[in-house]
Amino acid sequence: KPFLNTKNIGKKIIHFDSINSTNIKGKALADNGEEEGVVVIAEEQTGGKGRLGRNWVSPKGKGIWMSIILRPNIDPMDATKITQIAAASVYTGLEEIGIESHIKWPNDIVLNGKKICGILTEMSGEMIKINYLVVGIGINANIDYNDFPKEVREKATSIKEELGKEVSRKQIIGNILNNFEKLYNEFLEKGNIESSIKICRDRSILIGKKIKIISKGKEIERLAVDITDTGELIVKDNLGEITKIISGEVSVRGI
Ligand code: BT5
Repeated sequence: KPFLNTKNIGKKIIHFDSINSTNIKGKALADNGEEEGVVVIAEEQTGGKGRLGRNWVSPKGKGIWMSIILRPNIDPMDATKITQIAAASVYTGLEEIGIESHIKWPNDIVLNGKKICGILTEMSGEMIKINYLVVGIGINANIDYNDFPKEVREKATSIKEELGKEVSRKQIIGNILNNFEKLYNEFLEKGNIESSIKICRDRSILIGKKIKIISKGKEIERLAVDITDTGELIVKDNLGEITKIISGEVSVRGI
């Protein structure tokens, strides 16, 4: 753990050679009582998960596939904020090694306009109380173009493909967890995610652009205007009417 200087997040890291999904594993471990801050990392995922039942391509030894177990005492409605915290942590963690990425609300990090990272936050609990959260972060660190299946190739890339050289997965993991702990603690202590949102806003690839919002099979076009302090996307229609979008079940495409 040479790059890690956290108190709690990543204090215990459980490493697997090959598992179906670090999120599934994280949830099973949390069900068995593993504490906040435990991180699950896998060299390969055979059933990596995206949102809404989608797949996450996770070839062996070349990516960062990890999940963090959290047990925050927050309103379940606030769970989506953890995704914004994670996105800001990934951006800053990469920036610290000289990689200037952008954040595509709500859960992607892009490099040169293509996806290098996706985040999947899952919750266990009821309407009033969170039992635990598992935040999954997938980063295409050293993946070769040829390792991506055809349907993913047009929209995905890796840090190695863009930089033309391999990066240290350990350093990136350390940087991300260091930043995550800072931003997460700020959220717990102050009850807001302002620092994370500032990063998501400043590095947003959507703000100022026409976007397509896809929700429950319906598609609408809007202008992305801003991100609120609580993490909603503010959009404007042709008539100038403003609405806020909650990250829940939407996909966003630049057009
Ligand atoms: C996501 O979903 O972007 C969330 C991905 C979370 C992955 C991490 S890895 C560690 C942890 N364990 C898991 O099992 N999951 C988490 P979504 O926004 O639904 O995007 C999924 C879509 O991205 C897919 O339908 C593909 O089109 C595309 N995709 C799949 N694999 C990709 C990859 N490696 N890189 C870029 N895009 C990919």
